[in-house]
Amino acid sequence: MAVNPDQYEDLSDLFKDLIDPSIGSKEDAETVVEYCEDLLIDDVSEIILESRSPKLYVFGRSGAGKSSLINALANRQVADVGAFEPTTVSSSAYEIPFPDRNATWEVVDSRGLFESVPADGEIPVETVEKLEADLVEHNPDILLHVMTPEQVRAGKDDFHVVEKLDNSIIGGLPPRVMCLNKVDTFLTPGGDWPPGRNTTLQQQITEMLALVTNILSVSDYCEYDEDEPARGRIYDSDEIIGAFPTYLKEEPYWNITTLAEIFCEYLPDEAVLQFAQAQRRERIMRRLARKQTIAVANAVNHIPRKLIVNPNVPIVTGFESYLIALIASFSGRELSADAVDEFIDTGSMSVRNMLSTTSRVAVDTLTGVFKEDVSYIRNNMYCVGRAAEVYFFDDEVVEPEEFMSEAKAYFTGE
Ligand SMILES: Nc1nc2c(ncn2[C@@H]2O[C@H](COP(=O)(O)OP(=O)(O)O)[C@@H](O)[C@H]2O)c(=O)[nH]1
Ligand SMILES: [Mg+2]
Repeated sequence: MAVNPDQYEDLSDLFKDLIDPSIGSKEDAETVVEYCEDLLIDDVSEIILESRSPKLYVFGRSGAGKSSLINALANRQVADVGAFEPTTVSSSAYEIPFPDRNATWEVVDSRGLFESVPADGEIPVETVEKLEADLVEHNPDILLHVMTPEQVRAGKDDFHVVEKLDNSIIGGLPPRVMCLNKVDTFLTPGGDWPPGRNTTLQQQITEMLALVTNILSVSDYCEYDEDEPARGRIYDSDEIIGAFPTYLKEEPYWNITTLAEIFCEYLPDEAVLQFAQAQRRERIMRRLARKQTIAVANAVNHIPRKLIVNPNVPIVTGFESYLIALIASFSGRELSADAVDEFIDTGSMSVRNMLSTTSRVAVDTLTGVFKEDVSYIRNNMYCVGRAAEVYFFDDEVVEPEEFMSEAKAYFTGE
């Protein structure tokens, strides 16, 4: 099970279920739910309720590996590899469904784009028009320019074509990623593979990256992985996100995960979820979980005092339940109060203690025991969120207190 946006359609209903049904008055309950909505639901809705398909646009010379790239990213045969490509631009659009993951991708393969440009010639008007129409129709989030090392070395022609296109297209091209495919062509017969086991090969890939960076006149960049500079470079540029070498002929591919991570990082919030879910990328879902923990922890700092002080309104517990339920759902569970009960039941006594302590301290805070120190509630909430994250993602029971120093470090830099 992956996150299903329909489930989140009425988050306020979830609140009503999660917040103790024996809540004092109907009015108090409404205030609490309203308050939670204002603070938190907007944040979730951008990622989940407004979730839409990621839109990728792939271009590059015939044979560079565009179809292979689409297949490798989607992890299935979607595009025909080695297929004849036209010499006029005639893009093909793929809608790639991942029904069991509640996700769909839109991928457009420009085909023929470079072939339509005569050597040393101007870009035909039809090419610009076709590309422009494609960009308007599909409105891609990211462009992927696929090149082989040979094409990189062959000169600057292809880079010029893209630059010219960028100038000819109204509004310019969307941000693009350079995919430098077929790095295995550097390999000498009998040489070690993958590049991580072959320093000569790594060096050749790094040199190619340096060449590309130089041709693109990018002065500021950082390595994607400091320990392995051959994995690619992230550019400090609005137009070009970075350059990443790949091997995509057959499984096991090389470095496709890096590309996928880059997309998760650079896609707009609304498009990240469906990209990540289809990739089964747990790291992304975990990052969402962590974001929620921090949002809820910050939110409890701002709970109106008149609500906390009333012990009939278990608002803090409501927030905790909400957070636990969301984290459970990000990990692939149904979004329901059951996961909350399970977490509390399976958890150690300290999980229960932590929950009740948070509520008690919230009340104490306002009756003078902890004075103004609401940071205690916030840190506790963070601990509960982290313990839930570890429970649902790693199947491990960890005392919430274990995360206290992390909480302090996060919020106050202590
Ligand atoms: N050696 C090698 N061949 C590759 C690689 N990626 C794709 N190919 C092969 O290159 C050929 C063209 O690939 P394809 O994806 O159809 O390119 P497209 O024309 O840009 O769509 C096919 O025979 C692929 O198997 C790679 O990383 N290394
Ligand atoms: Mg193709």
